[in-house]
Amino acid sequence: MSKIVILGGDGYLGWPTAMYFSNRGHDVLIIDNMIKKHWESQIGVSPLFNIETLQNRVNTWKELTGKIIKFKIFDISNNHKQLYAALKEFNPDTVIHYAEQPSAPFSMMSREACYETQRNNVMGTLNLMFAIQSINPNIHIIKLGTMGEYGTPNIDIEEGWIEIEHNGRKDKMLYPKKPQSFYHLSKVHDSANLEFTCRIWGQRVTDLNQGVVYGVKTEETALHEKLNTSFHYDSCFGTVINRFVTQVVANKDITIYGNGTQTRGYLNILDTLRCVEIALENPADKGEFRVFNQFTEYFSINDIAKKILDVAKLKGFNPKIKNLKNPRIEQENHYYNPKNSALIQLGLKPKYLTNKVIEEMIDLVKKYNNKINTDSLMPNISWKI
Ligand code: USQ
Repeated sequence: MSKIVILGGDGYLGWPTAMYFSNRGHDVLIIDNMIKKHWESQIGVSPLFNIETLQNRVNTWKELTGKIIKFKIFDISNNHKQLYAALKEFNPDTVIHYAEQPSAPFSMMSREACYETQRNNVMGTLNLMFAIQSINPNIHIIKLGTMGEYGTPNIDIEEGWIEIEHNGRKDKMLYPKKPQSFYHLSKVHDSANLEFTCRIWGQRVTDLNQGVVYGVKTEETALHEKLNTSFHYDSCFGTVINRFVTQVVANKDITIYGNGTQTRGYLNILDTLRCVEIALENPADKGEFRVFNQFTEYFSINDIAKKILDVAKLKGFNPKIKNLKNPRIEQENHYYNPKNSALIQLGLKPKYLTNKVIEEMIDLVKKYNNKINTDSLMPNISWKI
């Protein structure tokens, strides 16, 4: 049994992760500042279905399983003393760090939103690095990074590191980064800071460069509606597969940005949980900054739209595709060949985006059809200010 702190444990991935590890006998402490709800209300969006307060969810979890998930509410980005104290008291083996502003469009909205994204994300990670150095440098940090740190370079994407030969000499360097938003940049800054603490202080870090996640159902959320995690479909916090499924159910156009040839790595929320578990069971060595590319397959936006459209038609919907002028500045026609063998070598058995998975997502969203706020479906944040 491990002792695990989950920073951002109230969130879309944090809450299912907390239950996943609690269910498997680990001792879990959530730390969260509840800021996501504030960001949601700033832009007037909310998840598709009601999410119970963390207190209620933890109580329901205890009633159903007899297991206890502890939690503390404070902001790690501006309250380092509380973070030091919490880590000292709980004495974890692993800290899983999800406590970041996760939306690229949010970060591109304004100077204030960019500042808030980078302040929250970069300062939170800095406080964590210093807290761990002060309390116990042996604690393994599992940090949620993103595939978007790499962007879409015209060469193969390696897992975090690359051997470079230049003017006859060779070195192993952090893979060069070409991110496409201030949010993705915040994760690049985190990665650089964490690689530094591994190299200089001997910390142990696994950076999970995760692709776009879809789905909400896990073994644990399925136990009771009161254990649901949040499902965003709006144009700011909703990720593309969740959005397209919602658009189909709401009988609205599937919004492909630009020509739809832009390609990204994707994974099911169930694989996120398993990948984090693999990282936890196989910790990075002392002084090692280890990077896993955490996605199971890659698709163009056109591929995704077609897959969802085909399943939706079989289910009696009449979906239509609309190519919108791309509100983002991103490459649409590009080379994409990212590696993802490390997690598979350690035992990940991917769950792919099958018709059955899409069908289950459509069925779930259908239950909440009358709650979809169709005003929030169209993109309203531009990369140009
Ligand atoms: N897209 C559309 N239509 C839409 C929404 C998105 O064509 O209605 C396109 C975007 O132009 C983009 C792609 O879909 O090319 C992915 O967009 P997204 O909003 O699903 O994902 P992204 O902004 O990249 O960010 C999400 C999460 C972020 C995570 C990242 C992983 O919000 O937290 O880090 O996925 S990755 O994309 O691999 O960097």
